[in-house]
Amino acid sequence: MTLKFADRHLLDNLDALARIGAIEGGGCARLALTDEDRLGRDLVVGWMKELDLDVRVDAIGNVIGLRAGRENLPPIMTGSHIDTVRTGGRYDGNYGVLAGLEVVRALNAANVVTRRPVAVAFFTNEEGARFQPDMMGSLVYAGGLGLNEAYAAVDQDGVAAGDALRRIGYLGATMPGALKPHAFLELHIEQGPILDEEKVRIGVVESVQGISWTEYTVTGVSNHAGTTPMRLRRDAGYLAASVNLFVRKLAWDMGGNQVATVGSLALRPNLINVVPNRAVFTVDLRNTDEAKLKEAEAAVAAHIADVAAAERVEVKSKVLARFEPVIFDASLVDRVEHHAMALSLSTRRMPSGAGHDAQMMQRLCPTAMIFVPSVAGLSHNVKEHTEPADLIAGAQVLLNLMVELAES
Ligand code: HGY
Ligand code: MN
Ligand code: MN
Repeated sequence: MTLKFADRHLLDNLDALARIGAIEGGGCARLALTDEDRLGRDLVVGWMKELDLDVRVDAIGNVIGLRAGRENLPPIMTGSHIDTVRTGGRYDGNYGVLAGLEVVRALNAANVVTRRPVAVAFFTNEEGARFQPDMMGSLVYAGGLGLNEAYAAVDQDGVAAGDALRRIGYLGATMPGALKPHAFLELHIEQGPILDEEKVRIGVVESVQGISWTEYTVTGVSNHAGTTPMRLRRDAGYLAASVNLFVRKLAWDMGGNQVATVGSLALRPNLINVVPNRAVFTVDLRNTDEAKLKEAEAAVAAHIADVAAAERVEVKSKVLARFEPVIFDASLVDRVEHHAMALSLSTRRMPSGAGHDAQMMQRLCPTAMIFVPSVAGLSHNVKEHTEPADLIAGAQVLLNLMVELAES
């Protein structure tokens, strides 16, 4: 049963959602649990209700729209996230959620009631840009993080996630994870350059690489930039800069899938003529190989210890997120490949460089992901773009696989 899409809905809804938190250059800024996130949530919940979905909000703010099946069985669930980073594009996360709604629209239009219920979800704070860890809502859903621990996460202004969730009116009643899916699928843009460079239409995602996020707080001594000889300096900013150079060289030297990023850095007092006495920065390390990721973490820790001793500064570290690589269910991955090929779409198997809610759902049920190309591999950038034909193709693969699973 191949249900065709009314193409415009998906593209129009992506545009409509992108207008919420719209920023210069065509992107979106809807950081988790902000008013923009609330407005985005309200819009998508409205669309879920228009599609006659039974909408539930759980205690960490995950939203699930449920479509009844002929039998009251564990549902086939699809979904992603609608929160964005501060310089986000319009497809990261949003695409998977809105394509899930198109699956429901196609079933409604064909008056099909599948054997199993079908569910479309968006999870809270996938990005982890404001509150860490990332994939927070799906991690709580999968039982990997307690509610109170999640509520206690604070942003840079000291606002707690639980308070922010309550403030936007999405601290729901249902227990996260109460609805255990039979299978979970996430359709997502690749966010990297591989499919676009190789001109392949569908990425058959076999795994998600390991993620290591650490925040370092360095304390030195502020001093006069002109009068303080180099031998007397205890420069917190120097250590931060040294780590940035170190992790970049480390990733190049390790090669393979190793990547490393110092994405955020704040110096105090941050003045041209004062040696910084405080630096707070983050290191994001990733690798598909857990042993290599551990090796990279150990090398960074050793480097920081050496420089801290030489510069006589104190360093405190805090793990913000740490997830081992996740392998998706092999037979479900095969079905993604089958349905893409059945639509004569070129495919290639690959790992995911980015973290996704699917990596948490794999803890609960067989899970797989479908990628579509990102033009020039750009993402977490307002210029993020995927061609409409690719958006529709990916959604069609999702629909055909969902229908197959929902009849299983
Ligand atoms: O960082 C990530 O991989 C995801 O965008 N949260
Ligand atoms: Mn995403
Ligand atoms: Mn993202």
